[in-house]
Parts: sequence; structure tokens; C-alpha cells
Amino acid sequence: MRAEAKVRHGGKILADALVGHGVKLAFGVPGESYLPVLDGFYDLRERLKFVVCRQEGGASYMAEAYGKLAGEPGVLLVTRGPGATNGAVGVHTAFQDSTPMVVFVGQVGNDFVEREAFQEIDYRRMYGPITKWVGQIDRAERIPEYVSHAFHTAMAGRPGPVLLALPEDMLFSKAAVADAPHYKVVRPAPAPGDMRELERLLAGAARPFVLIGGGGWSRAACDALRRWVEASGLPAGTSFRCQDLFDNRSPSYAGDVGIGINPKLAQRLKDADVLLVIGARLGEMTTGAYSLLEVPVPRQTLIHVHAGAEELGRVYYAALPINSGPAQFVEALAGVTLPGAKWREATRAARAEYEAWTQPQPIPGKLQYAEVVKWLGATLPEDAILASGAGNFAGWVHRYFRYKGFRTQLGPTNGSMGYGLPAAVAAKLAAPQRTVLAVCGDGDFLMNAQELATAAQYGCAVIVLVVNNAMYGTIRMHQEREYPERILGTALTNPDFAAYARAFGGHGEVVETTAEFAPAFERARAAGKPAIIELRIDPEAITTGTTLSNIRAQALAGGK
Ligand SMILES: Cc1ncc(C[n+]2csc(CCOP(=O)(O)OP(=O)(O)O)c2C)c(N)n1
Ligand SMILES: [Mg+2]
Repeated sequence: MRAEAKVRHGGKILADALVGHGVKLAFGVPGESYLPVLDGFYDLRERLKFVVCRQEGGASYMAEAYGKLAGEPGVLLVTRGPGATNGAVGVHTAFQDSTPMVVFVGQVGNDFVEREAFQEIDYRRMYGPITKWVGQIDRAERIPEYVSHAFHTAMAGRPGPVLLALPEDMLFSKAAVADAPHYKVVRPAPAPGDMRELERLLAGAARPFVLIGGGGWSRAACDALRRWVEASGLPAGTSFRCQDLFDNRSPSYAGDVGIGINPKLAQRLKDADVLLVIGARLGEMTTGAYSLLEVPVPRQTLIHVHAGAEELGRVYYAALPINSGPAQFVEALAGVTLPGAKWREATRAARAEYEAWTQPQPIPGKLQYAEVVKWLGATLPEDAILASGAGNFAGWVHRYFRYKGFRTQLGPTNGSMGYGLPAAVAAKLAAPQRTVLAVCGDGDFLMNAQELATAAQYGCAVIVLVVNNAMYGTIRMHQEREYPERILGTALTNPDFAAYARAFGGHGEVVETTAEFAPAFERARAAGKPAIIELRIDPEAITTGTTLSNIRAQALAGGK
């Protein structure tokens, strides 16, 4: 059915288009370059909330986290030049994480374009490699078409970010145009022949393994897949930072295939004869830097299911490549029955190895971080969301936390620091009834600590754990490995994190021993406002399994 044409300025046409595509939250930092869009939002403020952030890096992470959580495009608005450059980190994250996102960026008017006018950037060249598409809307009457195109592209196949540039003169101009209908999600589904071949390959397998990951999942697809895997008797794992796609409590769950993988799980993957990979890219983090599978022809018979046809046969030759969205594939799995009994013993063993691996291991110092994570896993509501950025501190969460359901984990697979707090704020705005934690490193947290102001402004009672070891620990670890004792650029002098929380009207705690954590957490939860709990960790505790001194000693012994 066609909508009526209405005369509006470009900003109003754009705001109406967003509402038409079901957008309820948009994140951004304002700029004079897109004032008509803000004016368009003004009329719709009851239906479409513009969340004003403190830095575009934080805003772009929020939009990315929203897209990851909701499974529909996260919307970001940034101004020209400086706003566009600050906002890049969340776009790169969305690209690597296959997260749907639509970015609107101000642009110089067509009257000044190509003069290197104030804050002018060629976005096609700047953003081309980290988006699925960059477009520029030069005529207001074409806004509904471009926005529809952007939402379709962000969601289709392998989801990802797209960017639309908004020349200033276009936004101020008026046009008589009708709104476009809500976008459709276009994803491929497996052919019947694919499923017959899959059944044949799996039925003949002696040591199969299922690996789950990537974007484009839904709660229903995850639940249905878990039921199918359990009924089939297969062991399953999840790719890097996609641990919430498969209930970690399932007897079929064998752990995550990412940084700091359980060595026994890594061996199991290497020894598998048939590997069914659903939705995950076989990227560096998920393949143990391309060591778990040989390039380009893995020893395992690879069945690779991916929504992006370009991912199939990239790096790895798949015996059976299946171009399908994860949900469409899981639907087709319903018709596949396997003689599961022969794998049950191996699956039980894989599970036992996972349970042994996730028993808290002691670390130096009075604060046993593994115990803290285990306590959180046992105490938090099932649907609590844990967001984290990048750094060794995240290793404890990956290893010891049991994710119980779809989208309880928000983490950047591109290892981008500063993600935890903005992602948590976006999650709390999208799902105010859920408990939301950000687990951050001391270095990681301060990359986007300004977004505590956004949390306070919107009443987001997120709880932030700042794991403080007074250094960029990950880099210090690599430094000690490669150039032992030659330490440079990794020591950090930190602020008083609890006082920082209080400065924003939040709640602050400092925890130095394991026993102090639970009461501090309860106080933070009861405070009902943004809270920071600083965890003072012994700097020796560099990973879940080793100490800084050990790493240095090994490097020195090895002649480095
Ligand atoms: C945006 C960004 N900048 C730099 C890096 C490189 N990097 C990876 S981990 C890390 C240090 C993290 O420090 P911290 O948050 O304190 O965690 P820790 O490793 O000490 O636990 C750095 C600098 C990165 N991954 N992302
Ligand atoms: Mg640190």
C-alpha cells in the first residue's frame, strides 16, 4: 500500500523514515551540520528517543551494542569531520561483529563540496572498507528510498554497518514525498540438497564438533539449535565472544573457542573429523590464529554455514559450504535426524573438560577474581547482561562466567577497548528491567569513562566493575614475552574510581579482598544508580593461568 506524499524538510522526512523502520532509540552527539534532523526528532520525541552522548566513540559503541542486543539496526548520528572520525570505532566493531547499524553523518552542502570546506571528508573513501555501503542523499525527495536501502543492506545476509551522508543544503530543503514501508529482512536459506549432504557427512563422522557464532541469530533459533544439538548427542562450542548463543549449562556445551581457549578443547577441535560451523566467521580469534584448522584445506571435513556468500571459501575450503542465515539453517535442521548414541561418550568427556577448566584457579593477591566471577554467575538473574571491552581482565569472564541465554554477553570481537560502559548504557536503555554490568579494565574503562555522564543523565543504573592492575596489562604481558624487562608505555597512574563515580552522582566502592566483593556488589545494586566497583587486582595476576613473573622468566630462559 502506498503512503501519502507530504511536504516536509529533509530532517523531518528522515525522522519520519526512522520511525517507519521501527527505530525507538538513536544515539549521537549533535552538530550544527544536521540541525534539521534534530528538528525532525523534536516532533517525534515521544516515539523516538535521541540519546545524547559525550563522545562519538561512546555513541557509536552504544549504537553497535543496541544493534547486537536487539537484532535490528542500531542508529548513530554524528556531525561532519570530527564527529565522523570519532565515531569510527563503533563502525569498525559493527563490521567485524556482523552487527546491523545505520550511521547518519553530516556533510558539507553541495554549494561548497570538494573545496575541503569546513570539516569536509570524503566518506566513501574513509568509511568504504569498514561498512557494507556508504551513500549520500543529495535530494530530499529521495530520503525514503535511501533510508530503506540502508536498513535493508544493514540487515541483509551477513548484517553490518552502513553510512549515509547528509549534505546540509539537502536537509534544509523541502520535498513532497511519501514514507517507505518498514524494511524486510533478506537472508538466504539452505537448499534441500545441502541438508541431505550435511546429514550424510555428520552421520558418518566419528569425532564431530559444532561451532556456533556470528551475527543474525534470534533467541528462538538459539533455543531450537540447542535442543537439536542435545537430541543429536553432539558436542558444541561457541566462537570468540559469542558465548551467549548456546546455554553454557547444557550438557552438550564444551566451551568457547577464542583467546585463552581451554587447551583440551583446542585439541578436540584439531582432532575433529567433521566440523559444523554455524554463523561464525573463521577469523583469527576463532581459529587460534589459523592454527586449529589448516589453511586453506582443513584436515577436518568442514561444513560452513554463513549468511554471507563471500565468507564461504574465504581462507578455508569447505567440503560443504551452505549459504544461509543462522535462523534459516536451524529451521532446516529440524528435518535432520542423527544416530547420536555413538558420540554421547565424547560429548560427556568434552563437558567434563569444560567443567574442570572453569573451576576457579587461584591467582596471587587477596582478591580472587575468579571467585568473584563465579559468584556473579551464581547470583545474577539469568537474563543479566555482561558487557566488556578488551584486555586481559576479560579473560576471567570468558573462562568462568556461565552465559545462560541469548544476548547476555556484549563484547567486541575486534578486541576494541572502551566498549563495556557504553554497551552497558545502551543495554540498560534498551532493556531497563534487566541487570546490566560492564566489566572493564582500568585502561579500558578510561577510554570511554565520559559515558558515565550519559548513564547518569538517563538514569541507567549500570554496575561497572573496574579491574585495576595499574597497567595496560595485556600489552605489558606481550612486552615481557617479546622484550623481557624492557617496560615502556604500559604503566598507568589511575584516578580514584569510586570518587569518579560519586562525581557523576553515582555510587562508588573499592574492593581489595574476595570477601568484600559480595556486600559491595549488593550495596551497588541497592543504590539504584550508576555504580563503579573498583577491584584492586595484584598486577602479578596477568592471566587466568599464569603470572607476570612466570612469563618474564620463561622469556629470559628462552634467550629473548
Ligand atoms: C581501542 C584500542 N586501543 C588499543 C588496544 C591495544 N590493547 C589491547 S589490550 C590493551 C590494554 C588493556 O588494558 P586494561 O584495560 O587495563 O586491561 P588489562 O589487560 O590490564 O587487564 C591495549 C592497550 C586495543 N585493543 N583497543
Ligand atoms: Mg589494566
